[in-house]
Amino acid sequence: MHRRLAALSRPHVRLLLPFAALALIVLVVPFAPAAPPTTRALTIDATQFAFAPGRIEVNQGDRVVITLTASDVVHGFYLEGYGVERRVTPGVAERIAFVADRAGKFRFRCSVSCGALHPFMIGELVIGPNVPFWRAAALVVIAAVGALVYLGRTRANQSRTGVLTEEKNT
Ligand SMILES: [Cu+2]
Repeated sequence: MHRRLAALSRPHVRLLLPFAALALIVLVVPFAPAAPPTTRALTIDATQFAFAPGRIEVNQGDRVVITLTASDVVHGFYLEGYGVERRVTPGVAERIAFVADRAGKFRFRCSVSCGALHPFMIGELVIGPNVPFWRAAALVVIAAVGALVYLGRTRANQSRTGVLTEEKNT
């Protein structure tokens, strides 16, 4: 009985080794881009009826410093989710600084009525999740797949052992 238990546990260890190795790789290997939080200096220009650029991408944790300008009339800059709001007059650049601590897509819109198409003056800030988050997610997936494979094999072994025992008994 004891001998059979020992024989069973060995292949199980071998079965789990690839998953343990995979988990180790995910933890150790640096992913590209392994971008540490930096300061992102950007210039956004507001004109009737758009922001240029209309789409900005940064990484979670980055410090975002926006130089906001207006080149025709007075505009506004309101960033959803971050509560950042600023009014900008032509010829007077505004400086907006904040830390992009939440990942996701956030719209920024003009907050000063500037003409007929003012409601459509919308841009988008995309804050990509940071690398540690994806590392954690990958580890969870590996652990789940490893557990499933392990359970599947264990069940297969058990039913095979059961059949063998029955055959021996008959
Ligand atoms: Cu405007």
